[in-house]
Amino acid sequence: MKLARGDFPEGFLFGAATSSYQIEGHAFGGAGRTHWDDFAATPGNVVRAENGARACEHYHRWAEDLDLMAAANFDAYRFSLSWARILPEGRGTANPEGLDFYDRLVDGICARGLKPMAQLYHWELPSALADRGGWRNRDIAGWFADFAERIMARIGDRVWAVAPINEPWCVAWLSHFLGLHAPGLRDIRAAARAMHHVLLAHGTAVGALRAAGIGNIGGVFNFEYAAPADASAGAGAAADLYDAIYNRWFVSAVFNGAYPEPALKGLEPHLPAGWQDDFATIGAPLDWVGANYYTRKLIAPDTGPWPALREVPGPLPKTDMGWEIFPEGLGHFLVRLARDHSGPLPIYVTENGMASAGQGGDPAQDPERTAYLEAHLEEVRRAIAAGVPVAGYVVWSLLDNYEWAAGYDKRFGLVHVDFETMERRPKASYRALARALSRP
Ligand code: IFM
Repeated sequence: MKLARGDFPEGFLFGAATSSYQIEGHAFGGAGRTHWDDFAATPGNVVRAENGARACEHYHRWAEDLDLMAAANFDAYRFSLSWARILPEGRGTANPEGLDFYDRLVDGICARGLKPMAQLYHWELPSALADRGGWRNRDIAGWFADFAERIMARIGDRVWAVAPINEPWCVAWLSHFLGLHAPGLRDIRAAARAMHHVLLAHGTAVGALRAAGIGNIGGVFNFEYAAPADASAGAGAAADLYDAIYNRWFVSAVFNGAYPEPALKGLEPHLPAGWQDDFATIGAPLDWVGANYYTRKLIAPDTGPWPALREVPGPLPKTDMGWEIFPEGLGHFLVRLARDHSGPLPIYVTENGMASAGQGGDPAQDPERTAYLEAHLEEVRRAIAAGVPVAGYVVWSLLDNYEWAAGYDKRFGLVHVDFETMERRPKASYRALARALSRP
């Protein structure tokens, strides 16, 4: 890697991320059932019907994993907290083993000189709350804020930064309209409600944490560059609608107090009554904003009911997810986020990385991953040079892990995991980053 720590401003933060259900092993430590367990157990939803029961056994191997974080010269570790591990029924009695686990983990992060960046929700909704309608039920805002308060009362004294909900688009649209993630619904009314309630839960939790004295609270949003599939006006409008649903809905609500018109046109009839009154809660002030970015999509108009658009395969080189590699999209969103939404707030790239099986049959030989990271880091540098307040960059992911509907097939890790033996083996990209981030 040609770039190094010294190419970024003093204090710029480098990290790597994981998430609880993807690495911990949900069968361990008294965690409650989640809607991902239910979704994976339903034929056709997940490759080989794999689930997170064992994952990377991080629940038992967390110390080794934190050692890997520290040895790569990272500054921060972004991890998530499993709601169902802490409150197996989603509410009510806490699981002491779960609280103790995160207590130990945060101590371990700090002991290695890393800053703990905690994500409160990364998708494993307790099944008991899914039974009550999950993200379709307005009450989820209160359930989630209670959970947030309870776990932060235990670890908040040591957590450096916290954010409520990872990638609200995935929680709402991907899971309730496209049906590709748990709970696997394809229903416009469910989707509209989830699109609103995920924001209400975000804002309610931010307010509750702030009132409890917690600081450095951010919001983490995902962005996907939407390009028209051709030069037609129809493709332009379809790409703009895709952009409104994916990229503008959530940050416009949080920072601008409104939903973008093209998306509202289709969703308004299905939003819960009184949605306009929730923006004061949704817009609770934040201390930073996180941007997750991976790819772009080419969008064309389609027949059928709203939103009447479809994705078209693009010509650029692709990752093992079939996602086009388009680093310019990251630069685009960093500039746009500051200009149109978050203003002077520090921006962290909270996820960026690629799935790759490696080269020549060796998963640890992954020059394409190093090149991917470097190209995106160049975009971060450009954005900083243009005056965008980007304060850090977090790689997805430290470990190969459970890639949701793709099961264990797609490998995003800097560190290879043998899912039989659970042996961890740093890849070439890990070593390249460790060298780049070493301090003189
Ligand atoms: O693995 C996921 C992660 O859980 C959320 N962001 C995107 C990653 C790659 O698909």
